[in-house]
Amino acid sequence: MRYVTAVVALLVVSSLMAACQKGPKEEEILPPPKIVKTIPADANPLRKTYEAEELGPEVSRGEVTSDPAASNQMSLFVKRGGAKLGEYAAWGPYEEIAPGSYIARWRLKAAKLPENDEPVFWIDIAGYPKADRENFKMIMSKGLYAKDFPDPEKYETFRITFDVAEPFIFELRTQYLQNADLWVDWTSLELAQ
Ligand SMILES: [Ca+2]
Repeated sequence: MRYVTAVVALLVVSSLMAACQKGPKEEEILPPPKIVKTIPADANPLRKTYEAEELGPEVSRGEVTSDPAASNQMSLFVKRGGAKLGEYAAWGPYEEIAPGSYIARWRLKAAKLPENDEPVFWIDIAGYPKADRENFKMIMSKGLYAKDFPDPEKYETFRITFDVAEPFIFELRTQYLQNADLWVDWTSLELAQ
């Protein structure tokens, strides 16, 4: 009898506890996800970052797309065949820099491509001296290959160090050379320390 009483008491306690543990209503409406602007970890006050998704159609191809792995959770997406071969996916900003040594960086992601000796993209620094606008030139460039993008899910950062000897209007360009999905997260420029 004592055993039965104990079991009944246990059942009563259990049902009481279950009644108290009301979970959230399933139909509860959740707020939309918050977009948090993340600053690249290696940012410094002398560094300027150009988010590709903010460049605008005058200086870019492709479409702005959301991407949790990207800074600002957004990037510029150039779909396979979305630009002609040899066209630039992103360029600009045509800003002035003083004479000095600089580091330019690109954060890019690409779909998996068969490895070969042909560059997939070409990145470069170009522009013209402020005092000689007709003298457009490419200062430094680098070819990027399929092996530079070993993981199609991962962004890779590339850098080019360069010098200018006079006030210079610069741009950072990403040239599209093979039919490949390309995501441009950002480019940046900073003084070399
Ligand atoms: Ca971005």
